[in-house]
Amino acid sequence: MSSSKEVIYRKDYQEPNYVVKSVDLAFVVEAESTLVTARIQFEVNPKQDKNELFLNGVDLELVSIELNQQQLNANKYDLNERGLSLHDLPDAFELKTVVKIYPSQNTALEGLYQSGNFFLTQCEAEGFRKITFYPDRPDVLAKFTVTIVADKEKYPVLLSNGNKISSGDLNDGRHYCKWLDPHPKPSYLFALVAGDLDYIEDHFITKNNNKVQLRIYTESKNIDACDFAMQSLINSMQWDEERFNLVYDLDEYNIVATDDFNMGAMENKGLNIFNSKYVLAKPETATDQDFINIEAVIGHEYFHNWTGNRVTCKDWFQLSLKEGLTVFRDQEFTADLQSRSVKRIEDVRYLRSAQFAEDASPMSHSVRPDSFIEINNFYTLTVYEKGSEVVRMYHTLLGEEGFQKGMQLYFKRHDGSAVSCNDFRLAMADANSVDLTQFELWYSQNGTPQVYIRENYDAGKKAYSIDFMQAAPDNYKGDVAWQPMHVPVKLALYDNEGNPLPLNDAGDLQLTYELKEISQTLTVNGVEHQPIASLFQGFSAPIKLHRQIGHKELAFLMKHDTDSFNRWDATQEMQSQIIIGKYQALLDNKNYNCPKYFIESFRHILLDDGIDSALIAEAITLPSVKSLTLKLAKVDVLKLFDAKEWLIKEIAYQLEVELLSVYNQNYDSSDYRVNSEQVAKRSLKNRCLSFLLQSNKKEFAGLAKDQFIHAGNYTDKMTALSLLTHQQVDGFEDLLGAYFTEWQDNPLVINKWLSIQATIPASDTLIRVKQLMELPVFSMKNPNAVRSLIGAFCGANITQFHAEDSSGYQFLADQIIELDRINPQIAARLAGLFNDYHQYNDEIQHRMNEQIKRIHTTDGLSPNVFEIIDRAVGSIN
Ligand code: B3K
Ligand code: ZN
Repeated sequence: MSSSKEVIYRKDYQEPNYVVKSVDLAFVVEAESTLVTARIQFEVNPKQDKNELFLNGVDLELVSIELNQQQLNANKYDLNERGLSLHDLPDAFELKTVVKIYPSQNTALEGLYQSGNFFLTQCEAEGFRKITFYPDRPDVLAKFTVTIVADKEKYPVLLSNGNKISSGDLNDGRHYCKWLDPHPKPSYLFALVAGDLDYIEDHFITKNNNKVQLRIYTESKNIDACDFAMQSLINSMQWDEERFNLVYDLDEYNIVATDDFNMGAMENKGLNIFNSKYVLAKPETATDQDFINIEAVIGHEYFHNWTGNRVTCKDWFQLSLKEGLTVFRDQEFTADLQSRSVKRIEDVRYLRSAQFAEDASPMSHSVRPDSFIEINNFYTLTVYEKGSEVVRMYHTLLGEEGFQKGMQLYFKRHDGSAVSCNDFRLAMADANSVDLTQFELWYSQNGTPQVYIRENYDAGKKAYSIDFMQAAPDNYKGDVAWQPMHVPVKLALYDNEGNPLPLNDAGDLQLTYELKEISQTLTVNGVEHQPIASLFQGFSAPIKLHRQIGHKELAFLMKHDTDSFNRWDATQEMQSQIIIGKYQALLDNKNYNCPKYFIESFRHILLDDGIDSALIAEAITLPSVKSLTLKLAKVDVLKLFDAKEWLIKEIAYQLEVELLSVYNQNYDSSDYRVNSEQVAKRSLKNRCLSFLLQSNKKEFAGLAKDQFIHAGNYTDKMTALSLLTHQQVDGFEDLLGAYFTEWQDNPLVINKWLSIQATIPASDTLIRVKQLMELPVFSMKNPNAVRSLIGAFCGANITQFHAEDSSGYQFLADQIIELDRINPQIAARLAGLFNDYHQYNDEIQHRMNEQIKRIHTTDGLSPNVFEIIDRAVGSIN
């Protein structure tokens, strides 16, 4: 096994020995097996000038191999479990291989596999090698022609990338389809689908006047749930033309939805494959969040057509080149179509709780990692979300116009090629004639940078100054000493009435100050009185800010800051201070009363007519236990959970009247629409309901039951069901039972039912989870079901996952070991749930480590799980 756990290093990159001029693939799809014939035209790469070639190939049964139409003797190639080595090759040649593969036995869902009554592929990152022998690396780009042959009745739909060029019947009940993708692409963007699927169709006319046929394919039972996804696709195409001037480049765009998928979706050229969770939605079965996620993911995959497909990555270390940039683009899409402020708040909330945790964990890595064992483990929050923050910083530094100039130069230089994060940075720098050399550190240094500030007001000189100090993250692990970063600090100053003050001679009221040194001072002159600063507005850099700030200043910023993100952030900081105060008191067995000013400011926000409901909803959502944990050390997580619960109850008791009145005011019985106004009202109303239920009063349980019964939309229904279940209100089991009876044939709806139960904060929940695993609606082979039940229990049920008898930890370890034999990618994701062990106190760490070590010593671990667990073990003290 050791050879497959080999570490791959970025510094070892070498250009390919041969380039591929074209590929012709023929698939004969049958129920038991599929025959794949590949004809590949190779040409030597003059830069390498080597006459040997390695073709990746895994789990392939070689039937025949020919070189320039001649059968190849066994002494001309070496075959092992990783692939095929060819030597003494001419400078140009055609290789023809025929291999047999067994898609219906493929439970790893990588390569060609079966889902229900159809076959489909997933190739990124390295799945194409499970389909045929090929240089399966992102820097080998080629034109693909694909012919698919299959039984016409069983597999009426035959799809691949590009445009369909011919199709027809064969005389034995079979038929064929031939596809040509005119755009050279790497193998990871290859896709094929064969099966019995239905579709909806629409079209989009590009600004070049090309009519693009748009289709969404799904199993026929779901065909009535695709309309929203289609509209999202049209919106994405329109938006990319308007905001980025990027136009679609094929005559067809096909999307296929499957219930069996390892991740969210995949941007294969012209043939996106989607987890059905991000396609299917009807008002009676999808929440507001589901609709918003669908629009975002459809957008994300569509935007990859330029940022990922037309310009791709030179090697997998550059993954953030396409992912960070495309996340930035999808975030901007949602911000432009929905609420910009809410989108920013939600993205930063996620970054701070989940990506900051990853940055602090044994899996900490830079946005452009230097090594990996299994690339699939590096589709991380750091590569995606922090990568997007890095792209956003260019935008902050250069402005929209400068950023778009950089994008244009990037496409001008690199369209049709495979490049690196450095190429992107240079395009941004050159297009704007600025020096972004230091900015490279955002790609190379791991961890969350720390910024400390000290403020000083000199009344005599009427000068206000801020000393900024940068410091390395605790777990920085680069080979060279940590260096200060190029950090954009968006800021404003306010006088004590909340008026913004000029920051310089030009009279600017807002500045992007560029912090580049270890320590640097910003001075503003002509300031009459002690001002209040709003720093890192809009979260202008993904850093951890250390600032001593009291509740008065926070309350001031909540009221006066013109930056909605920082207004929200002030609410979160105040809430964190209170919860942490209570937590310390619980640890020290002391009393702690909720300060009056806190309740007052909470009331003020809750009732503020001047703020949009969506922002009120965000402001009254307390920080997650995960993000609070990151502010502390050696955490007793159950006590921290109790401290947060205490604050929820305090709010519920002290502001019961206000919460109820806001609930009633936002009850909307008009026809269901997913627009920002309605979404905002529902979210505020439902957050009020969740506080009210915490007071354990019968009348509020009644309110939730009424909402469950009368709700005209799924968001309200699910919120009520989830609150009633989590509070274990009388009769909740009956509601769950009725829900199951109604929806047992709809996996997406049933997965929500599984998650609600997995997150009940009660001591019998693990037993319940184990019982649910026995139901036919659950299968270890289905990633969505695993995430909804096991993932939800271990990742979101704090009290039960961290139960003192270690049953939660044992359960997770057992599931990882079992799942690793079925689907290593999903098993490795679950293994990541152990990664935060080091944040807890010694006793918890010890119990978690026992299970981590147990997994580590299990025979036959996949490279995926091995890499995650080995890193965890490596950092146990
Ligand atoms: N590029 C794919 C992710 C592939 C994950 C491979 N383990 C989806 C996306 O980011 O758009
Ligand atoms: Zn992506």
